[in-house]
Amino acid sequence: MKKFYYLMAGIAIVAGLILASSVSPSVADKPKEVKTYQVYAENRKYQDYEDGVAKVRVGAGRGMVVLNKFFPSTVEINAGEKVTWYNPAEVAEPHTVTFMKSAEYFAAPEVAYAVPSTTTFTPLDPSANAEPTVIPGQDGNNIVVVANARSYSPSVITEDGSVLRIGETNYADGETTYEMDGTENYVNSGWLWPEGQSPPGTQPLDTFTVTFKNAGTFDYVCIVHPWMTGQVIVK
Ligand SMILES: [Cu+2]
Repeated sequence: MKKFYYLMAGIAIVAGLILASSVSPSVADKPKEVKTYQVYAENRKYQDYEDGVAKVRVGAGRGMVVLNKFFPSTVEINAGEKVTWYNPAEVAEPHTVTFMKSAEYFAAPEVAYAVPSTTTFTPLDPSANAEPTVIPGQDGNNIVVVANARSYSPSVITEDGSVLRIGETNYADGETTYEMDGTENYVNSGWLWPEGQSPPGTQPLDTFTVTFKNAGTFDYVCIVHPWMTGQVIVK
């Protein structure tokens, strides 16, 4: 007899679940939750704005979990408007915002240079647990591996191949600004760290603001995590 009650109770629960699922609207029918800081304009994605500037988060994460994505990955703006990228992660994971005309402009973080084998290297901080990577080379040279400024530092390569360091006057406050006309071969934010979390010896960069002067579709990538991609559509 007990078994019968359990069976009936089971049937009642299943029937209840079926009824509940049939009367509640599907997830797709529910109105999307819109936070007050998001605006929705015709032909635009959900975007965060602050003082009229579209805001894009580069990565996210707390504790040991890091999310390597741009949020939102596509923004739409009008010509003359700005986008600010910032790193909101709670862990010191760096990202870049890098526009490249072609893959040949990808800037690796470390690059090999030939130097005379008589060259000696003395660390500025003698107590640092560090030594340069030096590999025996040829013709009286050694090969040293050094940090690539075009990867770490805010950099532009113009249409005619000139290399510019950008934003240097603002390094102290972590902000880099740039006006992009779209002819550039390469525009790189440099490594963006969560505010106050840049490691000693690195530039304390945490935001990158670009004014897009002309219409177009501008794809970008994080050169630390090349699977992180984003897009700015300028109308
Ligand atoms: Cu990244």
